[in-house]
Amino acid sequence: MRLERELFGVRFRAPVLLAAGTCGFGREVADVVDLERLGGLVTKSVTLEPRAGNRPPRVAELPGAMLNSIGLANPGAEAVRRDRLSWIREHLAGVPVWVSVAGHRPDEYVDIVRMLDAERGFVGYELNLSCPNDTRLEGRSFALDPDAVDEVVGRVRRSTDRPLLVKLAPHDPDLPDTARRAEGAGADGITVVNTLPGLALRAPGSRPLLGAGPGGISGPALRAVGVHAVWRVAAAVEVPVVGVGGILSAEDAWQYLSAGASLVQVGTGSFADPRCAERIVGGLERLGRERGVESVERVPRTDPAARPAPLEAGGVR
Ligand code: RRO
Repeated sequence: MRLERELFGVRFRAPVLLAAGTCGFGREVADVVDLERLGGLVTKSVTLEPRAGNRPPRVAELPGAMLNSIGLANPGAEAVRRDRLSWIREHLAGVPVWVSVAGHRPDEYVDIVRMLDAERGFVGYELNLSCPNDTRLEGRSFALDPDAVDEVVGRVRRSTDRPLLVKLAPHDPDLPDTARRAEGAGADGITVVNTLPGLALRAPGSRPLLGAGPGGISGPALRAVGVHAVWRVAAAVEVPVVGVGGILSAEDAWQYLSAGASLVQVGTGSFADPRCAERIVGGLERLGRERGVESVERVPRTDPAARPAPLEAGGVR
């Protein structure tokens, strides 16, 4: 199966990218991951000022899931402009890099984009409107306020000609509507989903596992949520949808592609196996061959009215 595709004026060698927050700024993983084989990467979310992040522990393993509250730890936009992007320019010339942008005010998104936009080395931005762990937003990320989505996306759109992905939240009560709003305000693609807010407590004393208390759930437990979100958003917008949430195997990635994703991102899967995304690229080639699909653009879309698949012993893994 031919994995290459072109979207947003960008050529992707494969439809598999590393998700924001799971590969730093590329340098952190470059010794272990062959980034040239992938469709690219999304950086850790960048805020205007450096952020130290939340109190540790910042991650915990749960059955079938990971819980994190990193708290946007990042060096800030100026250090990213000065150091991280110059490293990316020198070392990742052929790799489409997306800068994830986050903030607690709409102005912050615009200021970051204005600061970085003249630099070379990255193809576009992923606007993170859905971080569950920004204590300054008190659990109300911009993605949950449709007017804020209009404002942030619209203002950033007027500040750059680069492609804009907009990352939305899984617990949005009207995800298709929010995606349409983002599209209307100028998004070139919609990324779904960010992590799902959660809390894990430990006996005795029922104290939180994480230093910050609540966090965001990712990993296999999020996969069906992500596939569902892609399926709903793909039916609602014209722009490409990027699927992320619990992808650990080529079979998982295939589910997302058949639900309507044009690209997928691997996040938590890379923590368990740093080469997870590369493995998925190889696995997709194989699956396509076995299933007689010649190009990733032709992965058949699921028919939601189709009769259920026969359950193997144990069901879907
Ligand atoms: O840094 C984080 O705690 C974090 C972010 Br910005 C995000 O978008 N999603 C997430 O699960 N964690």
